[in-house]
Amino acid sequence: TRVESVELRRVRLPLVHEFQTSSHAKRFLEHILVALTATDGTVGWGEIASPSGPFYSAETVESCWAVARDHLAPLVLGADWDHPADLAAVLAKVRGNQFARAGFDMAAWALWSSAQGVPLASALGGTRATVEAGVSLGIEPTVDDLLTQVRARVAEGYRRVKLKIAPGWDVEPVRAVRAAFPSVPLHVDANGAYGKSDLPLLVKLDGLGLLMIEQPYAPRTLADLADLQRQLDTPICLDESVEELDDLVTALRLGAGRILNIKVSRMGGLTTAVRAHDLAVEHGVPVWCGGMHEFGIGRAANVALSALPGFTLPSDVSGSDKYYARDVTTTPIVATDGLVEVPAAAGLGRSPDLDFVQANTVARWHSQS
Ligand code: OSB
Ligand code: MG
Repeated sequence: TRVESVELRRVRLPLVHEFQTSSHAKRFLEHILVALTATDGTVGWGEIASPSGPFYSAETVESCWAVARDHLAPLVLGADWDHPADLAAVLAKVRGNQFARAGFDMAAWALWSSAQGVPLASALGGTRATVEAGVSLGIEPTVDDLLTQVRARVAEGYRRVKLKIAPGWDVEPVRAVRAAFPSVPLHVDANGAYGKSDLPLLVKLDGLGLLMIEQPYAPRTLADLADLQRQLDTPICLDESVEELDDLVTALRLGAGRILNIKVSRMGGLTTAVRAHDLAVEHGVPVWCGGMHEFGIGRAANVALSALPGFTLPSDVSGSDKYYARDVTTTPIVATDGLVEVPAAAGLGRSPDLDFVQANTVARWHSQS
């Protein structure tokens, strides 16, 4: 396959409900859509879902835009590849910058599966027809506001609720949700906001019947995370700590967690995400697919990935409507009774609504070989 044209679009959409994590709050998201066109005319779309600021990882929309334009697009335009994994190896010449690389890797998989006439999920090794969806709930102004959110999502049928926590917003709101919804599968995500001195607090959370505690400590604390896991019954789930396959190798060897959140964006694309899945399965570690509030393109890739057999826990693949009044795809992702259908059509199974994308594009860049 030769890609003869690369198009990048920064697309800005409002969120239906403000989302706050331990690091920052957001009302609008700006993601970069990547369109790769092959010499035979086949097009593949991908999404660079980086947050605006460098608070989740080191990347930003600006850094992704620059790396995509100046480094990744030229690499793609110069490559000749048979399989998306071959292109991923070329893109891996660029160190780090996983979100930026993920957009191109995803577009290559979309293009390739579409050219092969197979659904993206099958191309990746997926076997499920539907995937279980969970929701991620941000930090709310009050515990009552949080309970209102949980009630709405549970009523919609979501299979698991994850609560963002941060120092000052942890044991109290989690206890309140636990008390009001005793049987809802619940987990917490700290986005690395705690440290070794917070052990007593984490021990309190350990007693609340949580499915997992996601990323309690900062990304590069695998040795400390392993110590913590030995002191908790609740499984630790790794998110920010695993950006490369070798991070997972280290985490598994140390025992730094018992569950893995696989994010296509954080791991530089579907190619590495599938390898992380395979390695985790080999080690008996259950995985689920995390999200970055993706628009419909990235969300469709998350759904396809979640169809792999090792994704045995509900993923953050909520319906588009949890975040966006209108999504960038002609049909939104829909969760019904907490299940999202895996498309049976060839490729990504979702197409961008080009007029809507155009209307919300704040910058466009294009290059041809
Ligand atoms: O840690 O999983 C996270 C969103 C932005 C940054 C980090 C995270 C998240 C989410 C959202 O939890 C999950 C989703 O897309 O539904
Ligand atoms: Mg997380």
